[in-house]
Amino acid sequence: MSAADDSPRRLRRNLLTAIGGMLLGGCDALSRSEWFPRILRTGENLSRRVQHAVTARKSMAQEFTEHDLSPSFRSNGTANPDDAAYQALAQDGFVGWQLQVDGLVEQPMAFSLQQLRAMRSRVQITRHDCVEGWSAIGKWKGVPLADVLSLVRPTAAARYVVFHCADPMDQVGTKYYESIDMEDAYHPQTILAYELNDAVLPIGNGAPLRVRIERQLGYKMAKYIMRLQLVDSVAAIGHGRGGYWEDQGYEWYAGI
Ligand SMILES: Nc1nc2c(c(=O)[nH]1)N[C@H]1C(S)=C(S)[C@@H](COP(=O)(O)O)O[C@H]1N2
Ligand SMILES: [Mo]
Repeated sequence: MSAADDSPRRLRRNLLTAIGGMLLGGCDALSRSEWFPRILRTGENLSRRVQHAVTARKSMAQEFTEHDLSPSFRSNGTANPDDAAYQALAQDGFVGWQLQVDGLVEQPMAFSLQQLRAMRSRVQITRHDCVEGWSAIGKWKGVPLADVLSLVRPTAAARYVVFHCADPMDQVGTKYYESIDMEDAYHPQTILAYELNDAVLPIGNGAPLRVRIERQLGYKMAKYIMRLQLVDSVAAIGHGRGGYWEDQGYEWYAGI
């Protein structure tokens, strides 16, 4: 093996050793230190592997208290989908809306809002970080994505959950979409949210259902969800690099 081949490996090994040492001191020390996030930015693949090695991605995003809530939670990106079918559903308070769940699952299912609300819920007060340079703390209530997945039973081949949204992003009608891997999908703070700040989720923030993936950046958190599709590869989506913003050049893995 040449020296050139060896050096990235050595770097990675050293990194993992250093981080492993810090882990013993607690994950908080990691996220407080300045160099750690910078290291995570040195390469998407490296960052995924490092994070996986460090935390197995079981660590929780910070949760806040009612005192920390932002005075209001702004709407960003689409504020009201320009889509006839969505508008018709909204007119009726989304009683006719259903979340379709299909793809690599043993039991494809459709869930009404009422059914999702009747399932176990989780409430979390978290900080949303948008790459455009703003953050907001909001209180979210929703059903853990893990619980929905346990009903549809992803097959062993399923590796990603794709979120198909209602809002068209261009003249040809390409809809907003996003995808996450199964570790983020099963993370306890990954919820399909139908309430924001103790009120029904407003249209501006993604009604009737939007996902919260608290260790990811804002653009991963799809609003106006219509369908979940389980796939074994990003190519199986049929177009793009796994998300609307990814198709504009953003990184697919937006975790910290
Ligand atoms: N369907 C859909 N989901 C979306 C977007 C969008 O335009 N359409 N914008 C994303 C971005 S960039 C951010 S920061 C958050 C904004 O969520 P908010 O409107 O609740 O602030 O939603 C994300 N999810
Ligand atoms: Mo964003």
